[in-house]
Order: sequence, then C-alpha cells, then structure tokens
Amino acid sequence: MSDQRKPLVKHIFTADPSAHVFDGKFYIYPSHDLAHECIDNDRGDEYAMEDYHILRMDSPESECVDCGEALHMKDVPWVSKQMWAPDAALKDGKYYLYFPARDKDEIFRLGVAVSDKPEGPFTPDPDYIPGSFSIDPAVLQDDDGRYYVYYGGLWGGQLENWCSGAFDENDHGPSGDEPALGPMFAQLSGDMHSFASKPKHLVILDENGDPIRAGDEDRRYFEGPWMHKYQGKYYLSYSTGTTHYLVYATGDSPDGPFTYRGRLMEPVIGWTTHHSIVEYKGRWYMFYHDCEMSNGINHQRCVKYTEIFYNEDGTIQTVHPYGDQ
Ligand code: FUB
Repeated sequence: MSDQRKPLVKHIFTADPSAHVFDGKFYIYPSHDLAHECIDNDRGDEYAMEDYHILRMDSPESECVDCGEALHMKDVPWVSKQMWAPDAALKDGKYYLYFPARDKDEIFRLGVAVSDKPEGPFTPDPDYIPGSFSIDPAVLQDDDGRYYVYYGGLWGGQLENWCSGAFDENDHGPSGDEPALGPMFAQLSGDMHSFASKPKHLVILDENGDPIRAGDEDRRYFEGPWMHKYQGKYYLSYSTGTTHYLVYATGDSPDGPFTYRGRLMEPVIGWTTHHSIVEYKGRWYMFYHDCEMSNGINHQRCVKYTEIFYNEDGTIQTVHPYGDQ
C-alpha cells in the first residue's frame, strides 16, 4: 500500500492541502503556516499566513519538492492579511489559483491568480471575485468541461455572518434543530475570473432525507469542502470543525442535494482538519494535515497523505490517522 502518513516537507509548516494531478505529477496547493508566537481564538487570528508555496511529487513514492513562493500577499492589492486555504484549476493551458484572505475591511473574500505553470508564480487579479465571501475555495472540473467552486467556513471563516445577504458580524447563523448551513456553490465563468451563477448554499440531508441540523456537530458542515467524482457520483467531503472529523456526503449532481454517508477520517493531532482527494493511476489518495511536527501547536501544521479505499457500495473506508483499527 502506498502510504506516507508523515510530513511531506519539514523545512516549512504546511496545511490545507489541495492536491491535483497535472501533467502526470502531483501538485499540492497548501497554506503556508508561520511559526510566530500567538494565542488561539475563535476568529482564527493565529492563522496569519502571508504567502503560498506549491509542492510537487512526481509519484506517490517520490520525494516532495517545494517549488518556492508562488504568491505573496504584498502583491495582492485587495488583501490585508491571512492567506488561508487555496485550490487550483487547469483550463486551456492556464493554471488558476483560488485563495481566501481578509480584505481591507477584514472581511474574508476569494481571489484568483493566474500562471502558465502549475507551480506559479501566479499573477493576481487586482480585486477579489465580485460577490465572493468566506473561505476555503475548492474547484471541480466536471466531465462536461464546466468548473464549479465550493467554499465557506464557520466562525473565523465568517460563513454565518452572511445569512441576511450582507455581512453582519452579529449574525450567528442557525443553531440547535434548525437546518445547518451548507457550503457555498457557484459555477465559474468561462474565463475563470468570476462567478457565472449566483452562489447558493448546498443542502446536506441525513438518512431520512431531512436536513442535517446545526446542532448535529458530528455531521454538519463546518469548513474545508472538497468535491470529487467516483463512479459517476459526486462526493462532497468536509470538516466538522468542533468535532474534528472529516466526513462525506454523496449526490447525483454537482449542486446536490447530498446525503450524508459517513466518516472519512478520525481526528488528527490539532484543532483543524482539512483535506483533498485525488486519483492517480487508478488509485485514490487523501491529502490532509495534522500538528504532529509541532507537537500540537494548532497553527503550525504539516501536510501528509494516505491511500483511501472504496467499498463496493461506494462508501469509503474510514482512515485512522495513526494506525489501522
Ligand atoms: O488554514 C486556515 C484555516 O484552518 C483553513 O481555511 C481552514 O480550513 C482550517 O484548516
């Protein structure tokens, strides 16, 4: 079994890995955690990242290479701080980096930057994507050539602050038995620089067809969406945040509805969980992070990967990050 449940690189802290196979190689688009001293809070101020480094592995067995700085916040006019979890997409020979950061009013927005090479350097658009907010963009290239972006995160990610349609930091979103907020979904425009459809919340249902409730913290959406397709089904996977699981739901179309199917991974060392899933030569790999390398410091994380396995009914075998149980 191909398995590397150890840090892909050790010279920098990395997190939030979005992995893709471009040109037959793995390219991993992570956050670049910094080793500063700070106190954790619910706004996520401790995650004060400033740039992105793209990682490359020629195969699952290959050494992981840091391709160097691909984009720094000083080169993005609309950003004030906190370059969080990015993703990338390839269209017509150009690579697009999607990234969240706080704008000058400290509101999280999504930006886009372009390069001719998967590892960058990337040239950012001067302003954020119109109508974008919150964090954690993940892009799916569907089989019909359309591109969709999934995004959003609670608490520091500000997703619940937009329930009225405008930013309101006193809006705390649904609670208890109310339907939970799902991640946001939009189709990308043909030029990849804007939304082609009005963003909407996705719905995640339980086994009875009822919406997952906000108080169901083992299963409700928190942050870190990822979308992949397996045998024609759409797999929406995400972090449950406060309960530290990675879980998944499946559906028949890119905008759902999705039905909760189970747990992808048990908790790792550290508060956050964030992952991606990618196919390479017929096998499936999950990239994720934990805080093992920093002995549990939440904002000093390291990216790892493991192979994952599907059962015949399409469910995914749960990963136990520190050994098979
Ligand atoms: O890296 C900063 C934030 O932590 C990400 O945006 C979340 O998904 C969580 O991993």
